[in-house]
Amino acid sequence: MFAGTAAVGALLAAGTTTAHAADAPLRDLAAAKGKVVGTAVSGGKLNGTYADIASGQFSSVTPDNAMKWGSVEPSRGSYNWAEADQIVAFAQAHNQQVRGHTLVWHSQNPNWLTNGSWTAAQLRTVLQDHITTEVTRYKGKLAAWDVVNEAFNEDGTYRSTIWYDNLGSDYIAQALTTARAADPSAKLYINDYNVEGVNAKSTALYNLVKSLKDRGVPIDGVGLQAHLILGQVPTDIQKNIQRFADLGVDVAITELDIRMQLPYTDAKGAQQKADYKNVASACAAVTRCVSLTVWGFTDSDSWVPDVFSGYGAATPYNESFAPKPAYYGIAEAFGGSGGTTPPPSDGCKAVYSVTSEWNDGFTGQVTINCSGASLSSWKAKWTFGAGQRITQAWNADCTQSGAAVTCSNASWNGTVPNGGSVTFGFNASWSGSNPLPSVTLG
Ligand code: 9MR
Repeated sequence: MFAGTAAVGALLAAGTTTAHAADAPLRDLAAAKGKVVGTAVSGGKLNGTYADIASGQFSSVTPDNAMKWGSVEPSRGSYNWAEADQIVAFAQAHNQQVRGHTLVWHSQNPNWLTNGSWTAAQLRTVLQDHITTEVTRYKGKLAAWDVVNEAFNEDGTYRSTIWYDNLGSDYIAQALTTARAADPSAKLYINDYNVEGVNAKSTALYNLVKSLKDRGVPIDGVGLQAHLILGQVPTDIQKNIQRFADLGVDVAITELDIRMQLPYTDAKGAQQKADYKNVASACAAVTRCVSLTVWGFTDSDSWVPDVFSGYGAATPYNESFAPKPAYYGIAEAFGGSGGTTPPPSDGCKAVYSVTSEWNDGFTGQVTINCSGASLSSWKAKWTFGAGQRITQAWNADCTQSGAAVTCSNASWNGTVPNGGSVTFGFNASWSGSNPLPSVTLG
């Protein structure tokens, strides 16, 4: 069953009453396989539909940016924990794990650190202080830390960073040892990308982990980020996971997304489902693969379009919070029974979501998608279930009578072509609860 009524409302509104409603949420499917399924989250978005899905479907969260050095210590000795604390509190309220990300990296560091001139001894102290302060703050509350992030080049040599250049490769052992001392219960990971298959980079990581274990340095796991490209899941991913497991460490898929060249099509969606299923199945098949985290669960919250021009649609939910075939790929890998691809979306459907919510008000949006059909005008209708009242609307003319809302197209957006979509938004008041209604098109 879904944890929140709001999530059910979203599904009904999305028109995917069969597959999604029939399956347990991902977090329950994964738990039945002994796995944790997570998502990266942004603290500022943790309300409305985003929060409902993040908590209802996932048993772990990773702050996407909030625990990075530049976020927590923008000026030396002055800490800002607000967003990281918020995410930890959210996770605790929803019985979720937190994966800390990340303590030692070459990117998203504060200027005072990157622009400072340091002796090796000073830099070692700065690094130890940072790790001790941050890990101690969340002591006992985090399941795992990505202690060191992205230490290698593609050819398996060490990446030139402020850490490697000044401290040599031993900064990795020092960071792990410092983190262990600050929180003995958190699992300590080294995390990297392009290490999902067997290749020069993953072999360098393998050799590092082996030598750390041989030396008695605390290392509990390896994070495979898995920022992948459609149709290019390494065929030896399971073999690679297994070889790390055989070293005596856990493996986590930490940042899974699978990008495609836009626009999204049903064919690409089907390939993406197969790709997601491949990755999740590889994890499901190896006992020591303990978790699978997606790097944002919705296409509206993905780093991909900003960085890879022309690419996107990389996550399991679309921008309107409707589950894509990729969602069912994960569900099936974790034994989801009704996890069939939702029927091809023949016709036009309206998806309602809450994009932000505050004390007594919220912003909602409705997206009308057409596939195999088109519209030349539209009316979206729903009934509010808890006394919500629209105060303002844009890109539609909305009227409300009692609980019944009717929104008609504006003069400029009545046409929804086959394969196209139109979105309108509104502000409304609420109190007590804010359940999501189902929208019908008329
Ligand atoms: O999701 C993060 C995005 O919001 C930031 O702009 C970006 C900056 O590099 O970092 C993203 O997360 C990265 C993660 O911390 C490490 N692996 C790669 C991820 C995508 O860039």
